[in-house]
Amino acid sequence: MINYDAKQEKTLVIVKPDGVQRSLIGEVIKRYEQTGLKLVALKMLIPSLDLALQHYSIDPGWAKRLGDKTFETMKARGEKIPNMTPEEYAETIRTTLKTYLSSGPVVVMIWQGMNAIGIVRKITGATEPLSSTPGTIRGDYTIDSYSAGNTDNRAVRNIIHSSGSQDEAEKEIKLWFKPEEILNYRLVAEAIIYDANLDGILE
Ligand code: IDP
Ligand code: MG
Repeated sequence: MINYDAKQEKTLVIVKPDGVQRSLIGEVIKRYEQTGLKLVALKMLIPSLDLALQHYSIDPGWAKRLGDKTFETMKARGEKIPNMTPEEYAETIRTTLKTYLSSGPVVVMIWQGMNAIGIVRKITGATEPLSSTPGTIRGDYTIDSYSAGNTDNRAVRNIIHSSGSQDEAEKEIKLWFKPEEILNYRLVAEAIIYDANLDGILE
């Protein structure tokens, strides 16, 4: 492929504590791996409350988007919308999120490849498991909903975090990994995935 390096993106994925407890680490890795994306960093840790809070404070527009998204879903279902702004709502969720993310071991990874951010989001599925489509990780392995989470004053359990944009990906990768933990290498399969023609196949 022309400009192979320019077309590469990196994205951060976290198997959240519920994903680890549900024994889904292998399944999650398999799904991203079989797309042709390349795993370039991987580690397991128990995030501190502070790290979890930093993770959900990276993007200034995040709170408004989260509030808007949840309110829209609630409105479409005829559910009662909380009497607060989207930002205030997101602030209450942020508190539950840091507890969720730091409640046990997580697996953090970086996936690299063409359109890596969008491809990973597609396979991960929509934020709320009740709405995420079958075939996605969240659609296949989780049953949670905003209303169930809010009833128990907890974050929605949806197994995975994945970066939502290039800007988010860059900041999140810096937060979770040192530069030397990110590997630079080629996979032999990339010749088939990215080459302009397949003239290397036949003898
Ligand atoms: P994303 O993980 O699909 O990018 P975000 O909007 O960034 O979704 O929200 C971050 C996380 O916060 C979600 O994965 C989910 O665990 C949790 N969450 C989002 N909205 C709500 C909500 O309305 N109630 C409870 N938890 C929520
Ligand atoms: Mg997000």
